[in-house]
Amino acid sequence: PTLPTRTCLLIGAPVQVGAGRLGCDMGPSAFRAAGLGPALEDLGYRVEDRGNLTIPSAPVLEHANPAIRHLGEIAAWTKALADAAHAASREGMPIFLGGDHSLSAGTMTGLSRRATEEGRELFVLWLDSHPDFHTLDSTRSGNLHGVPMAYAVGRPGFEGFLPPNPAPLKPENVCMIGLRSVDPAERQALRDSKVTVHDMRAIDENGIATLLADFLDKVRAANGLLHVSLDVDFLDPGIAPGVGTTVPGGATFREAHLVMEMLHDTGLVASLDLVELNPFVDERGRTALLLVDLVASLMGRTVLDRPTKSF
Ligand code: 6HN
Ligand code: MN
Ligand code: MN
Ligand code: MN
Repeated sequence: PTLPTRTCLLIGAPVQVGAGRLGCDMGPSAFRAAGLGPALEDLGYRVEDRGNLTIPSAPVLEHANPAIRHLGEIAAWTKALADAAHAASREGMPIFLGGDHSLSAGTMTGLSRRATEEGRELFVLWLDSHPDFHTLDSTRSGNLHGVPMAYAVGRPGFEGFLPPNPAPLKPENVCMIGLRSVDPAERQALRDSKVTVHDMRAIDENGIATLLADFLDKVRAANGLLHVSLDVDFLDPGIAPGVGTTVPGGATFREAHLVMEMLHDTGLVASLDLVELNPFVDERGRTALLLVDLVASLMGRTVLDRPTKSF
């Protein structure tokens, strides 16, 4: 199978106020400096760099939870990203260059709108050490990169943020892999939801390929549109130090590449978020360079020729 499109659209989303520390706004530049565009061209894709999205100056939004930070700005980013994702998904494969993970509230909203229009369902592979499943009421840090999945699946508690997504992502279409930092409120909410969750222990015990293959079978059977949301902290901080929220015990170099290689084989990936890269805390660009190599694996780079896999 080949990917649905040979055109990659690079869309920068320099949002940083959803994270607890500054610096993610430099992410889009770092991906470009690390050679993301040329790496995709080498694989035979047409690459259109659409530059960076911007938001109009945002109104201050108050919330009953006093911890919440930058609600108005994140609402504006969410709206801008939803519109951009919805439009771009018709033209090629959008690759969103973050930016902190709050941006996924927007991308998933726009993509589920697209999927619904096409009579298909959106599926999301969430690669992260965190589930980002807080509501505006449950977040303790108030950092809005901790809430995008809860918003996307339509959990209550986002009143006054944005209108609820008319075509929310189905929780049963979400698979999270790599979890190792889950807050108590998130743990309870995940238990009560139909989201598929695999923590690091599940990876150790079963192998990441088995877990992923089960999910990909579901996506294929449903002819779903697959979105991949890759948080840098999915990776072990030893190989990917350029992130504000390092959590020990993450995915290895080979586990991460294997995920990407298997995703390529399915030909189902329609869009990608690259989030939480913080070039300010990176070491000589190594995390950005690793991410570029992972994207190359996702888009078809292999070491040797491989027999065509048919499903
Ligand atoms: N991320 N659960 C923590 C919080 O502050 O709510 C961490 C969130 C991390 C966000 O992974 O993008
Ligand atoms: Mn995240
Ligand atoms: Mn994370
Ligand atoms: Mn928290």
